[in-house]
Amino acid sequence: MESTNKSERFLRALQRKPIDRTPIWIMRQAGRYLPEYRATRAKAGDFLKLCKTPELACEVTLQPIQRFDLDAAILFSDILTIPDAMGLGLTVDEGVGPRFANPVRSKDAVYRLSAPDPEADLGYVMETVRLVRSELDGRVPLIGFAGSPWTLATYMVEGQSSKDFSVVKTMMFDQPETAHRLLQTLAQSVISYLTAQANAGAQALMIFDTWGGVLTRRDYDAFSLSYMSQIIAGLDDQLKEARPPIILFTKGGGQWLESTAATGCEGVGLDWTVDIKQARRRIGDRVCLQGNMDPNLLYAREHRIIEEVEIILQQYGSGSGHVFNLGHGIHPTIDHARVKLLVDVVHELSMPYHK
Ligand code: 1CP
Repeated sequence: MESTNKSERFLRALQRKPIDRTPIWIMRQAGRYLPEYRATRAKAGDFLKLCKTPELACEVTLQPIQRFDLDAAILFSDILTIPDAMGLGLTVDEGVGPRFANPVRSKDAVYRLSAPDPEADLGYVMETVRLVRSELDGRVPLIGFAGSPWTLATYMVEGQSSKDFSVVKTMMFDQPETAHRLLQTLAQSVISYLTAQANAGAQALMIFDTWGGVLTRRDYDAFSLSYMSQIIAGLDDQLKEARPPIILFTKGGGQWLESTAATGCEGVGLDWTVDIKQARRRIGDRVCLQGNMDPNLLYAREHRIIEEVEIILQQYGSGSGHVFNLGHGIHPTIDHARVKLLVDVVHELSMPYHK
């Protein structure tokens, strides 16, 4: 295959069109493992100020692109901007993680919520998207993103990260109508938020369903997947021909890939527990696959990382339709030299698969 313009590799892979090498980007590629990120965050004061200051959020979005040969940038922000704009009182402290001062636990609290106006209430995100697009100047495409309604609801109801999800699941089991009302408000919020990101210049959209995999098959369909399908239909409706490709990632969703692929998305994210060869057999004729190296492999020795890249590329096999990534976000204590190795090795070793 003749060399593909680097700016096109990622978007062409999502469309399963021929490319010259397998594109790669990394979940949480702008983050604490980069010294320049830590410096900018210190300058901002804290994580939320960093998200809410477009110049600084733009700066950290670009940092990994400047350091590594990545094929896509992802907007620097967080999935919790929506509940923050709803007035839940978000703080994100070092070592503690995200917390809400006003979690949403009663029927009344759920019915009081309304979908934020993206330009009025989340204008800083759209401003960052516009700035990043202008700074990138076409070098690589920009990915916008949002959390899935279910994943957002876990934080809003629990009030923080959770291990067992008992509070939000109790709402789901005992007050299904209240839970559905919350998810419905969130689905509407995500539709207008992602529409605004696309209009501001995001060239692909990713929905992070980080906690979909903690549900039963039936509850996944009813409380997570159906709302993600609704979001995709809503984006089709709002953006028509201009709708960017959508990647849907349910962590722990490897058993349900056919259902995830049937939502109308262009790409499905895989965590590391999935056999990518089997995943391609199951859904690879319909969608692009994104993933799926175990993030902990970046702690291993260099030869082991190279070996793992070769195995994943070989298991996916020849042809387009694969975007290399980790199976979840990169850990904050990874050595960035390992990231450089990973990115370069994916490009080098993938060439024979695109002849
Ligand atoms: O100290 C810090 O700098 C804060 C750590 C941090 C960072 C770097 C948080 C708080 N968010 C982010 C950035 C972020 N979050 C991005 C940036 C873009 C990128 O480079 O990829 C993205 C896409 C997210 C999305 C996000 N936030 C998700 C979904 C993706 C995933 O990793 O599963 C989730 C679940 C969150 C919630 C959240 N925000 C922050 C943390 C530490 C968490 C996770 C808490 C938990 O594990 O429950």
